[in-house]
Amino acid sequence: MSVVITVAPTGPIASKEDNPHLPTQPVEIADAVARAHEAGAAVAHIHLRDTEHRPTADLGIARRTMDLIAERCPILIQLSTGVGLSVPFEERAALVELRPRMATLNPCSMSFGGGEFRNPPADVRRLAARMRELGVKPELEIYDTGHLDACLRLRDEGLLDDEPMQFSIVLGVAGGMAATPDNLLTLVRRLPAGAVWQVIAIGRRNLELTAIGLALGGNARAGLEDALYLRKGELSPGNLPLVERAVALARDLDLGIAGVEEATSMLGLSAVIA
Ligand code: KMH
Ligand code: ZN
Repeated sequence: MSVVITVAPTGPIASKEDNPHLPTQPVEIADAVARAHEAGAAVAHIHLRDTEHRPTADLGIARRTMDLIAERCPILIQLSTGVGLSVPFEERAALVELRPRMATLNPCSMSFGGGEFRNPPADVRRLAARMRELGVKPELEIYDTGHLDACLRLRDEGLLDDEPMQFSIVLGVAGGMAATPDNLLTLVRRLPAGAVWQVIAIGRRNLELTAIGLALGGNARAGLEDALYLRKGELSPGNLPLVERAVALARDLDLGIAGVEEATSMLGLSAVIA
């Protein structure tokens, strides 16, 4: 059995002050992604920053970053439509017009740390419909049990395809589920049959919950978006050690590491997007 490893190199929150190895500029992101791909990542979850390192949905920056990544390696690009808490929903949603292979779909509004993550129901429905039209596969980020129900409602309304649905169970965001094995199990038990899923474990319990997710049959995500430290007091010197650690965890569990072609089929992506 194989697992898909996703690298999440940047995220919306951390800064270079938090970890000087955080890639924020297109070339830095593309280089980090290419190294992660060499280490086994088949998917890259991409957030963009402007020249001041602030989260942005600028389409030019997004296009350039996607092109630089594609020049370096064939990794499957998953654009974040979460982008950053301060960016308006319409700008975030416009990113799917670039037709990445996948993009995040965050189904509900919520408190997010000290801020607010705005995903109003009507906007989410419009974005889901547009992604479906464009053939951009949603990566459904669920931060709480009700978010799963919201996704299932979208499916029942015909706005999401279920072959297969792709979930990320996000644990450890203040405002969402706490990072506990119990919360993870509760969600895994409730996923629809055939769903593919991964754990996104934010912060201190990243390693442990990533390992539990792999042992339970999930895929894995690794990178500085989710964990700035390798262990207490030890900043990760880049994304690569985190990706290598997830790959090693999977191999120790006798799991294969899916290449791009295998990941394309496991995630139910269309073979080519025109
Ligand atoms: N860092 C994630 C927990 C998205 O990419 O669409 C939140 C996020 C959402 O960044
Ligand atoms: Zn993200």
